[in-house]
Amino acid sequence: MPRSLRFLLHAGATAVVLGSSLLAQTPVDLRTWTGESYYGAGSSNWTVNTTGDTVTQSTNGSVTFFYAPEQSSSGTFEGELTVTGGTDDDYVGFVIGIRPGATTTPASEYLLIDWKQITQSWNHAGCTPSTSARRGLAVSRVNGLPTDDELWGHLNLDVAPCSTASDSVTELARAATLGDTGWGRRVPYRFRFEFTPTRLRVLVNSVVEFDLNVRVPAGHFGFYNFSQAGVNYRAFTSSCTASASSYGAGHAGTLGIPSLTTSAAPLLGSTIDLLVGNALGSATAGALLFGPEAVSIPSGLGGDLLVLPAISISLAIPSAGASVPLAVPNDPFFCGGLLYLQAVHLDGGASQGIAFTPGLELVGGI
Ligand SMILES: [Ca+2]
Ligand SMILES: [Ca+2]
Repeated sequence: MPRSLRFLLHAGATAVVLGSSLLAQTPVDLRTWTGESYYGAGSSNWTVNTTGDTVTQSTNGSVTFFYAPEQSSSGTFEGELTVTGGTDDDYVGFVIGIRPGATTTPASEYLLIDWKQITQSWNHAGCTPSTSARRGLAVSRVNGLPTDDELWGHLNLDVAPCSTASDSVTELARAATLGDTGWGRRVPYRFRFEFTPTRLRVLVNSVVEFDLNVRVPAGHFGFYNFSQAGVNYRAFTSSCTASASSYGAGHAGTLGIPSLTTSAAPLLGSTIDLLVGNALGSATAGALLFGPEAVSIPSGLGGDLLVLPAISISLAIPSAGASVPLAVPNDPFFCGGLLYLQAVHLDGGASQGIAFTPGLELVGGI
């Protein structure tokens, strides 16, 4: 059963599930990870050692990923990256928020943290022209199915038939100290990634290289190589961080847009209160919607439906707002588990008689 759905089924429950004790920083078993490449298996060779703590990518090929089996919307990953040999000077790095099938899915989106050893212009296969890859470490947002030239140059080229405006790479930031510095051969670098749905911090050898307020797509953490062989990743660990964040716009009632917040972040093993605001100014009736997925669908009632609802509960909302307890299971399985919520209530001051809160994304964590 998907983790989000199991989280969801606990949403209405009163009992807290007493699970196993929590682990802070858990070793990653790379034997459970998956390789994926834009141009098929021949463009990469990810080899995991027998104990699952080291993977080496040995092909000087096209863009390739190696990602975790679980979705991580919030948390940390930490471990060591070393380019072990050869004379090549191309891209190594990481991805956050990638989803399986990203190399064939037109609507895909992920963050790319890539590091080039030297600045170099090149024209890769495909219909887009030559671009220049800049030396240094950067964070970019990747949308759609960009060409190698777009990934190489961190830009958007619109050349039919191989790339449209929605197939693009947008560089968001360059690293604080390594933004114009290439990686060194046979030098181990300790990377640490800390992220929530709205923030990304990246440390290299304990130096903060990025601290960005950016939207981090819900997806998987992974490794990235582009035209670089002999890349070694070892001793990675991970943990999850609880977070609660709003998304979407809501729809105003008499006193404005009603709020939907929590008393605290959804820590595993805790009970938090879901706090439903009242935009009417006097007692009214409403509903709280729970679902495993965020959406944005016009409801025909003024506001957008921001949750694909799997469960809804009806709610009396006093003028000061309602408080609904939510027991978060004390189970590491829910590390990174997602739950989406939205509330609506009757309000004669709303354009169609119903006020909508913004959406609320909960990520279970520690
Ligand atoms: Ca494009
Ligand atoms: Ca190369």
